[in-house]
Amino acid sequence: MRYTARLMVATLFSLAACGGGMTSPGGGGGGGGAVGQVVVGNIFFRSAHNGSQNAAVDTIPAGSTVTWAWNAAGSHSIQSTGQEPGIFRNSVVMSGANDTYSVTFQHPGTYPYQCAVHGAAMTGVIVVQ
Ligand SMILES: [Cu+2]
Repeated sequence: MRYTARLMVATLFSLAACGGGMTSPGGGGGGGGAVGQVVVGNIFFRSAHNGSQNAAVDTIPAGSTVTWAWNAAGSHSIQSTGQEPGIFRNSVVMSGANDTYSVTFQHPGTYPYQCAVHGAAMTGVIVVQ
């Protein structure tokens, strides 16, 4: 009985994770949102565009802006963990359900980041082309 209960819980979590977003017209389990939109949740970063999560992987053209949007109240930040920490030098922990944070990426490169509060449990990568 105990094993059965655990399996059911795991299944429910899986369904919730898959069904939590908008419908995706493109298919393939994506998020269906605009390019450069990242959902900040508890405890994850998720690309609103392609659905990737921890790491949320977003590819954008140089010169465009990425916006992280909190989908619920929770203390998180966005800080660079890559070669150019200056782009996220001022990582601010925000907690509001509708907070947003934006960064414009001028130079091509790969920019990994994480939440300063949750560290490696909450990660993403911006690939600028
Ligand atoms: Cu966090």
